[in-house]
Amino acid sequence: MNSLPELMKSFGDRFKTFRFPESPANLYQPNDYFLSLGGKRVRPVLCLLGNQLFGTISKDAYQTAAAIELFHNFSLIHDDIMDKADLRRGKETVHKKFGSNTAILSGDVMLIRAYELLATINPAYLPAVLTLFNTTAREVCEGQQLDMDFESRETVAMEEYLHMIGLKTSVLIAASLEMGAIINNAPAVDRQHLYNFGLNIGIAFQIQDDYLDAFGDPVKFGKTVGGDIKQNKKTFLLIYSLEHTEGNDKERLNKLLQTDNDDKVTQVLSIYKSCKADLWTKELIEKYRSSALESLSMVNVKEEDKKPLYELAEYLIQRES
Ligand code: GRG
Repeated sequence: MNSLPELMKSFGDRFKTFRFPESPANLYQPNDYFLSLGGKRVRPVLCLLGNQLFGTISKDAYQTAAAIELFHNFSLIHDDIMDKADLRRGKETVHKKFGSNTAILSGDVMLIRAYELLATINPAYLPAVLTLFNTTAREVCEGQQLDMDFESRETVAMEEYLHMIGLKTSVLIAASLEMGAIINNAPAVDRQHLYNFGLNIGIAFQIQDDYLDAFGDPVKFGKTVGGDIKQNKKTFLLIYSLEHTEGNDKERLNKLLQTDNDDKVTQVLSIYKSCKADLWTKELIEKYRSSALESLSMVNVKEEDKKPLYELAEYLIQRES
């Protein structure tokens, strides 16, 4: 059984050697650039972890893990175009550095490379892996569209937001684990428990991201605090606060949403605190984290073999912020 750091290193070392063709340079260099920026490589490692729960890690598991990471990176390149984001992983985004048309096409070819890698795996389980990969890709598109729809909506219900992040963020985390399990012929029931573990960890991860954007330590988390507040992003904190404030605070919050004042972040944060949105968000993270762990406990393999997965959950969802 490989430890979590061993798997992270082993995937990282192999993936570092992955190169796009040299020509046309204007198509492929932006992809080499983007992959060189790193990232946590969580999804491919999840695929390897799901794989090793049911046997030895195979070459096909590495191949699928690489396809998943390429798919994830492709979606980030396109997401940054849609969001007009300047920075990703602390560096210039592909569209900012190379132009939007290049970013669209380089992203497209990255997605195609992902499918080329997948196409090489054993035909015994290729259909099951491909079906899950395709369902997941479609769901990610659906999540992305819902997210865009929410931007122009006045109100978004908590259930709708949960549904959106489930699609946009969690299904790929869940499917990465399940694809690894499929490749070692895991029983269907265990595949489902692993998938549910990933789904709940993914939701907890996204809620934590919303929380840290408002309350995190900017140095520790490498982000400017209040980015979501400045953009009126409908995060859990804002949705909860709109639903749970009354009178003066409600009026203040609605007014703040229409302004761009220097003290907007401080004022909104004080409303979040006074209606206890911060405490509620932490409870919600804990709820999804513990549901995830419950699903993992139901996977029918030795508890000690699950240790790296518990460690990964711990790494993704930090209890102290
Ligand atoms: C699927 C055909 C197809 C199109 C994609 C653009 C798009 C449609 C979807 C966007 C999906 C997206 C960007 C979701 C956000 C997921 C997320 C939480 C990203 C950050 O993940 P980390 O923290 O990033 O793992 P690193 O940098 O570590 O890889």
